[in-house]
Amino acid sequence: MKNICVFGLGYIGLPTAAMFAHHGANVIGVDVNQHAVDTINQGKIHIVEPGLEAIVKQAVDNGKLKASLEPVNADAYLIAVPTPFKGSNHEPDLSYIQAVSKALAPLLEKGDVVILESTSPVGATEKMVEWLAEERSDLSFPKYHEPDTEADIFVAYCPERVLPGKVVEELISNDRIIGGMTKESTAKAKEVYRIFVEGELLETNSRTAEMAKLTENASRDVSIAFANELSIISDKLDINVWELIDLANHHPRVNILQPGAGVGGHCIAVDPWFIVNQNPNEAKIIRAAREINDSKPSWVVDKINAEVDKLKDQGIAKPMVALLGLAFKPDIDDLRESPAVNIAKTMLDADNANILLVEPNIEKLPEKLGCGTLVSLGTALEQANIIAVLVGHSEFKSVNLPSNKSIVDAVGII
Ligand code: SAJ
Repeated sequence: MKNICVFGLGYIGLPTAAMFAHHGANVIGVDVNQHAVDTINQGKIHIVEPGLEAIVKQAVDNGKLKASLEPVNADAYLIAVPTPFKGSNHEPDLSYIQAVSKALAPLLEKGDVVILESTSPVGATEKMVEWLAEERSDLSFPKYHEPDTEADIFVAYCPERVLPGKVVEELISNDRIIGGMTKESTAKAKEVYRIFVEGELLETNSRTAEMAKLTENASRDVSIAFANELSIISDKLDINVWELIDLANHHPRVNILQPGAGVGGHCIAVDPWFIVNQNPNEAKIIRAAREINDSKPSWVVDKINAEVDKLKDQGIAKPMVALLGLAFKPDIDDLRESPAVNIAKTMLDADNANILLVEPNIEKLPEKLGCGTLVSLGTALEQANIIAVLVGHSEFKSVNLPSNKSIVDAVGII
């Protein structure tokens, strides 16, 4: 397994490609984004992930990692392209996987391994095999219902479970699920990951592996929804939810997560919908959790507006509100699917108050918040009448918030 071709050079594909290259494989990373390809070939990265740039630079300098718009022949092909959802039923969009299947099919040779890493609905690996087989009737492919059939190509689903911000460390140390469509496919895929994974390689079939990935993120979503529901109930009962959860968590078998401004990111806020979309009548808790977490930002907006109205009643015509944090979670710069961005957008559009935005991890506001004003934490604390903490960034935890101002603390930093 010396030659590896990785499709998709984003938050998962790039670190994975770099890790293979760092451990001696010859890696071609393929992406449709010319800017990403050019940046990587200069030994730089187009995303933010601690420790990653040094590994990419070394691998590029050693000639082990190269980015390209076009795939090349390899022994193993890894697919780490996005699988967003579309429409109001949250139907998974597999068009990126389909496009990769078309691009890689002509390169396949007997004995090659194809591994899907993209988070996918159950059955996506089998769908990918259908697309590959359509292009290559000269090759035989494995079949899910016939796990012991011999085939020319080995196919597996191997989800990643790394935490953004800790990707470099977790790629190596996390246990990894290896879901082959046949036992031989599992064995071949294990050989690929053995190159750098020090965690356990857990064997299963492709469908179970697909469902395991969705289950992990749905489980976290349900736990956070429980915390968010508690925060709404506690607010009504005038109870401090963080104290409540801390107390309950002293029970030896209780471990409640933390409430926040909502659940963001491109994984936990997305993946559970794949289960709901496929099992609309059965996935009741999973759907409810998604709905609770998705509705939390509007609850936070209502809390901020209640403070705005109080100050208006006291004679301040248009109060100044500082929104602290825009990222989808603490100490990162990633604003994708961020509840804080949605809160900021709603507040700006309503124009009920003057808004100051604070996000220490970015230099420029995203287009969506183009009409907003990005200021430093110091300026915001000085000028605002109301301070709403939307993300628990370290910078916010280390300052004393002014006690003479109205505060809405959505993440419990006080
Ligand atoms: N959040 C809370 N309360 C908590 C924990 C998180 O409100 O107690 C919020 C965060 O603020 C954020 C969202 O949940 O908005 C998601 O953040 P996260 O840190 O829970 O997870 P992600 O999306 O960064 O990464 C998850 C991880 N999955 C699990 O922990 C089960 C990671 O291991 C996966 O690899 C990643 O999804 C993925 O790629 O699927």
